[in-house]
Amino acid sequence: MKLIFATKNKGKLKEVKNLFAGFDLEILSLNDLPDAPEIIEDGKTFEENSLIKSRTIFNKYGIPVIADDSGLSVEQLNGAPGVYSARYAGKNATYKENNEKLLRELSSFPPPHKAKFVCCASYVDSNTEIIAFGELHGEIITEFRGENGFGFDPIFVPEDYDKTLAELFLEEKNRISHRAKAMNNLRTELLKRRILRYKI
Ligand code: ITT
Repeated sequence: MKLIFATKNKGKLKEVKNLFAGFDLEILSLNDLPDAPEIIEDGKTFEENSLIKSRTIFNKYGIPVIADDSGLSVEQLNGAPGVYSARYAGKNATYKENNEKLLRELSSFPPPHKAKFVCCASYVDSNTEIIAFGELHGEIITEFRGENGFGFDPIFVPEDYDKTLAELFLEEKNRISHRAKAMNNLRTELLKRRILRYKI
């Protein structure tokens, strides 16, 4: 079965390909589709934005689509950056700029800086829409550690861990992350409805 993962984010793509290995799936991303439309993420929630991505891409190509809208929510910042995580330091901001802005905003608060990652995964085809959620709790630290992953991974330490997400291997992050939980919930539902099958 051919499936489009409606993302341009190479970090997400690597994780999701690994999570769906073993299933009868050929996963394309928006980087494989040169005529992919621009997606206007103007929803107010992760769920709205995830469905905007999957519906827009399904409407264009007519191939089953999954999407992921995710972000970081920091307690002392009343949930920011939330749905604005990718553009926290401005449109086209780099991960480094977003991380530095976050640490600036947190500099007047005492540690621990409790935070959670949230992910809403969605699936759309001609007669099905499914959404699934996942969260990962932890805290933001003020030094950058690790080279793996993407986004806020170098400054996020999951609960009960002493390493940042960027110090974990992909397989380790995929055992605990918000994205893994959301995608595994989505996977369970797709298997139940016989939309997804194991590779034989
Ligand atoms: P697509 O919309 O093309 O999928 P994006 O990076 O713009 O890619 P989002 O709109 O969902 O994706 O924004 C998610 C941002 O939240 C992402 O750019 C990171 O800054 C952050 N984020 C989400 N999941 C993360 C993770 O597992 N590790 C680190 N940062 C993460």
